[in-house]
Amino acid sequence: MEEFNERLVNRKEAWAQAKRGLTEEGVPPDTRLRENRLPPGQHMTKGWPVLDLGIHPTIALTDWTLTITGAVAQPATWTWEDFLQQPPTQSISDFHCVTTWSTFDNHWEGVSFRHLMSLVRPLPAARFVLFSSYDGYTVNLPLEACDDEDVLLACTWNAAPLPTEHGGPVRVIVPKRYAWKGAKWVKEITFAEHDKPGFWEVRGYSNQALPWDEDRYGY
Ligand SMILES: Nc1nc2c(c(=O)[nH]1)N[C@H]1C(S)=C(S)[C@@H](COP(=O)(O)O)O[C@H]1N2
Ligand SMILES: [Mo]
Repeated sequence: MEEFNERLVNRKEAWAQAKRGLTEEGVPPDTRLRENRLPPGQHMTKGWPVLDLGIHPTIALTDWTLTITGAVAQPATWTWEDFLQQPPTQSISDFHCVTTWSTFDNHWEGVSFRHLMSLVRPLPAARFVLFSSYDGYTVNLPLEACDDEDVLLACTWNAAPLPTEHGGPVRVIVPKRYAWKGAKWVKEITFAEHDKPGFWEVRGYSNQALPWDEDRYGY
C-alpha cells in the first residue's frame, strides 16, 4: 500500500487548525444566480487541478465494485456491468475546492444518487451517508445533502471517461458542498443512523462544507 502524501495532509491540517472557527459572512443566496458565481474567498482556475492524498488507485473495470450498504432495505454490490445498466443522468455544475480554486460548467454523466436511493431504499432511521474510496479516503454527509437532484456518481467529465487522477472509473459529485465532500474512486457507500467524520473532517475541516457560507473549517 502506498503512503498518503503526508506533507500535503499536514499542511492542510495545520491550516485548518490556524483557521478554526473562522467563517466569512455568507453572501445572499440570490447572488450566486447573478453575476457572481464565485463563492466568497474562491478564485477561478484554469484547467482542472488534481487534489487528493497522493494515491491514484488504478482499478481494472473487471475488478471494480461499488457496495451500497448499512441502513437500507436492499443492499447492493454493483459490478461495472451493473453500473452501466443504470439509467444515465447528466448534470452541469461548478466545483469549489476548499483550497480556494473553483471551476465552472463541468459536464458530468453517471448515475444519480436519487436513482441509487430508489433501489437500495434507505430505512427511515438513516440520516447520514458515509463514503469510502479505493485510496483509503473517507467522507461523510447528511442524507439530505445527498438526496438532491444534482448529486451523482460520475463516470464521465466533459464527454470523456473520468480520468484516473480525477477519480475514475467512478467518483461522487456533490455540487452544493466543497469538493472534498465528493469521493474519488468511490468503493463503498454506507447509509447510517449516526454521523462519522471523514478524513478531512477529523483534520479540522467543516462537517457541513457549504461554499456559499464560506464554511471551511471545524470548531
Ligand atoms: N478518494 C478521494 N477523494 C477525494 C480526495 C481524495 O484525496 N481521495 N480529495 C478531495 C478533495 S480535497 C478535492 S478538492 C477533490 C479534488 O478532485 P480533483 O482531484 O478531481 O480535482 O476530490 C476530493 N475527493
Ligand atoms: Mo479540496
